[in-house]
Order: sequence, then C-alpha cells, then structure tokens
Amino acid sequence: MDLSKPEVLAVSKLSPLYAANLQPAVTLHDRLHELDPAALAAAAPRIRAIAASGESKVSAALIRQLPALELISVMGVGYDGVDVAAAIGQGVKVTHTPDVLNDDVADLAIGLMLSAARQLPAADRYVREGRWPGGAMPLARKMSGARIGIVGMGRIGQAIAQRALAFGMSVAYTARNARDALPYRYWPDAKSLAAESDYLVLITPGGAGTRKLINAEVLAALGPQGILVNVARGSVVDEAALIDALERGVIAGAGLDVFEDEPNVPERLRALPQVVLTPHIGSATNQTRQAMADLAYGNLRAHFAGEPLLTPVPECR
Ligand code: 8YV
Repeated sequence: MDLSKPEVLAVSKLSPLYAANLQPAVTLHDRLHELDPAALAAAAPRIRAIAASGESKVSAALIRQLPALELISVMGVGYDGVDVAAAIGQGVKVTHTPDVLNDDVADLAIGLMLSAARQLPAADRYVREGRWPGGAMPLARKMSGARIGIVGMGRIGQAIAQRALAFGMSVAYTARNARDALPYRYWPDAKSLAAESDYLVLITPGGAGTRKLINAEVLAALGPQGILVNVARGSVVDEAALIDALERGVIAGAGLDVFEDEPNVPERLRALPQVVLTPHIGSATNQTRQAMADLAYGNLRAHFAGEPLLTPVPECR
C-alpha cells in the first residue's frame, strides 16, 4: 500500500471509467462495508473519501464509522442515497456530476415517449417474428403536437422541454417553485399537471420529499389516454399503484428507466405490452459516462489538492 496516496472507500461497484481515473491516484477499498466489515474497521481511521454512484447508499451509520472522512464524490447527478445532513454534521463535503448528463437523459426521455407512443419495441418484435406478411400492425398514437407535463424543471427538465418544443408539443410543468423566467405553464402540484397532460415525464430528484409523489390519484388524473415516463428515480412513483393503473387501463402506457427495487422489475410490470422498459440507462453512453467519471474524479482531485470543489451539491456550497 502506498501511504502517500489518500485512501478511498468505493461504496458500490464503481463504473470502470471512474475506477480507472481513481486507481493511479488513490488506494481504493472496494465495498469493504459489505464484503469485509473487519477490514473496514481496520482501514476506517485512514479513509478520507467515499467514491459512489448515483444509486449508492451512504448512510449516517457508515459516515459515523469513518472519522477521517472528508469527501463523498458521487458519479451521478442524483445523490438521494447519501445522508447529506449526516455528512454535513461531520464536516464532510458531498459532490455530484450535474450538467454533463443533461442531453443524454433528455434524449432518453423523448426516446421513451416515442417508444411508448409509437410502440417501437412491439414494432421491432412484429418484424423479427415474421408477423408483417400476415398484415399491418395495429395503429399507434401521434406524439407531435401533444401536451407534455414535466415533473421537475431543473437542468434536465429544461432540456426535455426544449426537445418537446421541437416536436410542436405544449409544455407545462410542476416543481417546488414556479420559474418565472421560463415560458411554460406552471401547475402547483402533480395531480393538476397530470390532468392537463398527455405525457407526464418525471425528472425530479428522489428522496423523502418526492417519495411516491406519483400515486393512484395522479395516475387517475393523467387518464386513459395518458403515458407516464420516468427517468428520475423509482422512488418517485408508487409502483404498485402504477401496475394497477396500467392493468386496469387507468392510463394508456408507460416508459420506465428507473424502478423501486433495481435491478428487480416486478413480473407484472414486465408482462404488460403497453410498457417500455429500460435498465436505468439515462446517462449510459460512452461520452457521457466518461465526462461523469472525469468530473467525479476532478472533484476528488481538487479536494486533495486543496483547490475549490468543481461541483459540490447545493447543500454544501
Ligand atoms: C447513473 C444516475 O445511473 O446521475 C444519476 O443520478 O442515476 C445515473 O446517471 C449512475 O449514477 C452512474 O454512475
């Protein structure tokens, strides 16, 4: 072990791109808290940083176990799994990777909207399975010109709105606060937004403040022509209520990239043909994941060089 290098705990299986950035510069302890608690106890007094992904859990208990901890560098824009209050309480800074993934997540949101509306996965299967010669596929529905309601109007929400405008869609949103500088209609809550939307697209942070925000009532308001798209966090949707609404035709369909208990997707959801499912790939392109890995490492490097952090989370600014 090179004692001159800072010691870092990886709390989940890190992206190989992030790990490759870290490897030469730090001594990396891979998931000791899960794999070898005794080894963690031995290394704990020397661990100065945690490397995490957007889905990682960093509990108050783990933070308390690491008395030398200075920084938690998340490779992801979302950091709802990190107990930020506990970190701040112990003088630990938290960083994330905003902006660099806006395009990819917004692209995927539009892709899921189109896939659900035009039934692209089913159309692909139709051709592969040799069903075309037997007759045309059932007609799908038009997306251009429809109404999109966006839950969360941060950087990615705005990128989705811009794309929706290019499809001639009318854009409305809900968020904690109205953003008066934006030309979109604001609704104070998800239910009233859903009632005026054909596509309800979720891109709000996860965590306690948005848990099960999209419940049976909101889905009923979206209605039998409505399509739900989730590129935020599975926790934002009451998944049992969603499955029920899809099975009973309360809403028309869904495009889902995130789930309550990833990577486990309920069998009942997987059985529904009007649902398009992707395995949490919002930011999963080579270009974007490299940019995220570089930013996550850049924060860590800046910290150990005594320089200002590049992208601290808002609570740590
Ligand atoms: C990734 C994400 O799944 O940025 C986020 O919040 O959910 C994703 O981009 C992941 O964090 C990549 O490490």
